[in-house]
Amino acid sequence: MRQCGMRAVVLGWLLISGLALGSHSQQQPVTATRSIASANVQAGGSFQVEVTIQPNSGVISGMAFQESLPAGWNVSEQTSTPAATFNSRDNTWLWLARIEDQVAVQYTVKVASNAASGAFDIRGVVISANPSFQLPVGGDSRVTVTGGGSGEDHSIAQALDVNQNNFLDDPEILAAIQAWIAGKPIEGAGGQTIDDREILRLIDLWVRGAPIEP
Ligand SMILES: [Ca+2]
Repeated sequence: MRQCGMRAVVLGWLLISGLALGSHSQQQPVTATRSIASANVQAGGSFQVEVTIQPNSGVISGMAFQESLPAGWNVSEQTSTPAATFNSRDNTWLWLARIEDQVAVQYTVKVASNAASGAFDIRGVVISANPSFQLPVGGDSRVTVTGGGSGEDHSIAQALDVNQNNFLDDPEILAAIQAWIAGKPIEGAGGQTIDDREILRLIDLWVRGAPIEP
């Protein structure tokens, strides 16, 4: 009997917290959704992306949307409704207006011609000053590159291997760290820069004394 009462309490609590969670997610100030026209692309090719940002309640002012693309990929064309100011340096759209209705951003991504074959993810956030929030973009995020190299990590690591002994030596990893800090393109790696994930892979190779091309 006592156990039944306990169960009822727990069930009630689950129901209430579930409802609370449900209503909380509905109260997100915006719903941002990405759709990618084609999930597969050739290295060096392009694909179209559309992101919609739907305000769920009230007016938003001081809003921006930022996309993080894989290293060496660029926005080649873009358009937005209502029109935003686009900063190509960090792929940020900034609205100099009150946002009350749905916002749409369409853009074309040019994939690096030396991109590795494999799956890559696009990550985006919507940021606002009033109301203050930062929310991730949902929907499609993954693009699979076909016909690319065996791995861009290898091409960067190979370019860093100045003495071509198939290992990252101390001066080579130091040069990699400096290039990573400076965001400097690696010579001989098709203008690729070293992102955070890449520097960790390179450090792993160096720490283990592992060959660049196994
Ligand atoms: Ca070396």
